[in-house]
Amino acid sequence: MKKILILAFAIPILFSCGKEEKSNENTDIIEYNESSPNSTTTTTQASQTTNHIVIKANEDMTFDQTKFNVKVGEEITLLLMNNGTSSKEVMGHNAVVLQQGVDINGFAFAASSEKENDYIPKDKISDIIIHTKLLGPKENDQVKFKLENAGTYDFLCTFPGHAATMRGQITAVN
Ligand SMILES: [Cu+2]
Repeated sequence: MKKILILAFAIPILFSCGKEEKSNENTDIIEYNESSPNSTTTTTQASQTTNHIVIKANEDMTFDQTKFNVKVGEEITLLLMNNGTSSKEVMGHNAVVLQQGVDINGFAFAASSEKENDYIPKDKISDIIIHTKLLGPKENDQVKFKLENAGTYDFLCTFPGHAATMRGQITAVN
């Protein structure tokens, strides 16, 4: 029994050694290595940008992804997918990207009373860079926008009560 256990541990170690030697040959390729969580890979990943943001809104009032990095001035596509099953009236979701410096909690509070506008506050339109439609179950919406200044932009779902858990940040870099 002991021998079998030792073997079982030895095999993955042998494999991972072989893998590391290989990846050293291709220094241009940044590989995500699950076997070394303490490596500096996270730093490298944080600086990677995307121009295609895909967010899934879930039944448990969460976004599946909450951190994105984009390039200043680049056209960004944001696709929101509502993965939930409850009706739009009970559990609608949207994604609203705010201008820098806007108080997200104050904005969410103002939005929560604007049911007739799908929770987009009319007197705070200037605080918004872009927003999706309010989505019912299995609905999607895609919007395009650009961020003109470097820095961090908050996004949230403005359906009443959702902003506490449905919020994230898009960081624009030069
Ligand atoms: Cu929501």
